Amino acid sequence: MKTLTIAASILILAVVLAACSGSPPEPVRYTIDMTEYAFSPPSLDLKVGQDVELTLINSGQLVHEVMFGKDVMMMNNRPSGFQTDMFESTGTTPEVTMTNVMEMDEHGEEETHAGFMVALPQGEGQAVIKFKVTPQMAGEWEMGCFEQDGVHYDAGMKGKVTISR
Ligand SMILES: [Cu+2]
Repeated sequence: MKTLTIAASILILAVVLAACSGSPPEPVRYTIDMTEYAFSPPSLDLKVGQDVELTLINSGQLVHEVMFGKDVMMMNNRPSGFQTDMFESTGTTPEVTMTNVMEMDEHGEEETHAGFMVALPQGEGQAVIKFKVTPQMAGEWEMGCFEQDGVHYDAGMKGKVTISR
């Protein structure tokens, strides 16, 4: 009787695995901590078809931001964003929810940034970015913070985003 139960369990497992192989990948969640001057974790691995939830926190002392793209854009010899924005170039509009975030003062850098960007001041607040990975997004991308005229980016506030099929 016991052997039969185990055999039945294995059969059920095999059926479940077979059913899963053609279905979309499991959703993934990352919490990205921003400090001076790094993203932690420094790399994200995503899959086409995946529902992604990125929770941004800032445990540093300065305002930090995150942008996703490739090929750094230089403005007045300073890194100021990506030439190709990961979301804009693939027609993806992420949903962004900010919680417990104090109003930020204008710090006059916005105009130099093209593309999707979420900035977060230091403190208890967080921002949640949600999107579904589309086939157009497959490839290698970068995340970066270009605050303070690109000083953060130059200091190493960047990371890798790998999207596989
Ligand atoms: Cu930064």
